Amino acid sequence: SFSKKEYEFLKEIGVGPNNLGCYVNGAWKASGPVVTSINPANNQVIAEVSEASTQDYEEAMKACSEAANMWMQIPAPKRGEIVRQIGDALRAKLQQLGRLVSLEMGKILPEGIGEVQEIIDMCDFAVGLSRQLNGSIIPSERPNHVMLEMWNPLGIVGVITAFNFPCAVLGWNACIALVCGNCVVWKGAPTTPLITIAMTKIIAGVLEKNNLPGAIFTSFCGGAEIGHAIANDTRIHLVSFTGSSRVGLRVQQTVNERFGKCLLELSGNNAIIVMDDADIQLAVRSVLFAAVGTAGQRCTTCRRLILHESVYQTVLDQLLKVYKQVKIGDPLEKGTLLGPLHTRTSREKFEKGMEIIKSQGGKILTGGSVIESEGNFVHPTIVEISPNAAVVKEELFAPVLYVMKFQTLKEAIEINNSVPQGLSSSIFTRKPEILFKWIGQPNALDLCSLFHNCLFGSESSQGFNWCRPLGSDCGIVNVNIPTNGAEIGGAFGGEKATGGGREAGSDSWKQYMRRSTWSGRGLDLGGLWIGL
Ligand code: UN1
Repeated sequence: SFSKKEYEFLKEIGVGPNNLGCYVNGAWKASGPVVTSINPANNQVIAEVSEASTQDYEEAMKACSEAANMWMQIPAPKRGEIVRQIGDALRAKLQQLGRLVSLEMGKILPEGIGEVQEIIDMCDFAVGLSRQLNGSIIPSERPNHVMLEMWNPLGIVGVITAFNFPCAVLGWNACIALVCGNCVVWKGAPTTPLITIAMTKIIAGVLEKNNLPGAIFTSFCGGAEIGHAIANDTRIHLVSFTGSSRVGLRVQQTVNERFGKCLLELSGNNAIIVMDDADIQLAVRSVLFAAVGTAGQRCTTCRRLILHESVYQTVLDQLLKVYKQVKIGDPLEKGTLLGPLHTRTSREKFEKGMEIIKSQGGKILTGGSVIESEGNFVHPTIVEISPNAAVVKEELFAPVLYVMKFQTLKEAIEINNSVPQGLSSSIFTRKPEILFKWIGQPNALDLCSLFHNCLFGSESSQGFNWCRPLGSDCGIVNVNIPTNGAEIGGAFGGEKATGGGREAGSDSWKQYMRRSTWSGRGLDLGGLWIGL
């Protein structure tokens, strides 16, 4: 049994002091190295986990390939019914799973529960989608011909997730991949193995209850070796990877090498712009949540605050005041706003980051140091720095906010777009004309005169270019809300070094399928042949 009483609830979600970390062909096993799961709040061991070996991997993939043949033949709405049951099973354990996310990842409890809710919502979304994987009929240019487009499953989808969203990101991918007719092979982060096990047990329970092969959902606790195996495996048609741009690029190269498909959700370096007409209170609240929430370990965390010179000091003063009130502590304790960083290494990276920031002319306005304790706690930090400093172009995965000044909107947008990453962005303003420039469309209020000028010619129309995004170059372009907290209904992802992938809602499902275009003609008048 667990030596610590506070870990006892884990039994209710199938986690023990020693765990086998692979779900292979419907059975739990693991012959790889034994690792420990560590509580980031005190660096004590929660439990032990045996990871996957390459033999475990091979055995699992053989079974998964067989399961793929049968799963893709089950009608999509019936696959949706399985995902519906998974959603219900998760609902029944929402509190315990949320607590585990908070315990093992280190995010505060409401965020832990919120994250499990997100995968439940993804299940609901996917159930509806399972009846809407519609193809289309395209008008043929030839008489008596028909052209159809149909969506088919890929086969097997590999999902490699990161420590910061160990549940939700699995949900974005797996719920959709499953209803689209694919088997899923999941590798969770090496430092969140208990979440990988607990989630898999719930999904496995549903498959078992429905007499379906467990290999439909295959999962591994493991590190780079298993990640590598997934990237190299020709049996895996799509690899969805969440992590750093550096590793993501390597995954993409490996997968491309074998003509596989890749879906990348990589580093962000997200900015909030505050205009001179902004609702300052709203902006300050949003920046606090975006920069300090999840201890700055979301890919959508606000890392750069771009302030109009006329509101610079006001925003900064208010922000410094609220930063001082942030309650730091045990993420499971009520009222805590800032939990620990996920690992000791993240804390070291934070310390190293502070040195680099100072050496590049950054002025630390608050924070800037670690908190001496058993856990990985650091002070939330605000740094005044030039947008051109090299360190500003990188993603330091910690609650560190860079502030900088601008005079014109054009300048602010240029700063927003001046980093290699392109995930999320937000502007605070009350003016519709600014909003439309920000989202990359010409000023909506000028549309009439623009059309007039385009039709009848004018000097001023030359400034507009309809093809190039004129505003934020990110995948997520927000107005008067934080950079983080994206809803599942939209397509989630970013451009440039963020990788270009789109997950969760909208038409992201198309990436988990492939299409065939059918063309044919009627042989006799009246008889229609459609390429069967
Ligand atoms: C991530 O950090 O990998 O927008 C994703 C948000 C979340 C997703 C973050 N829904 O904050």
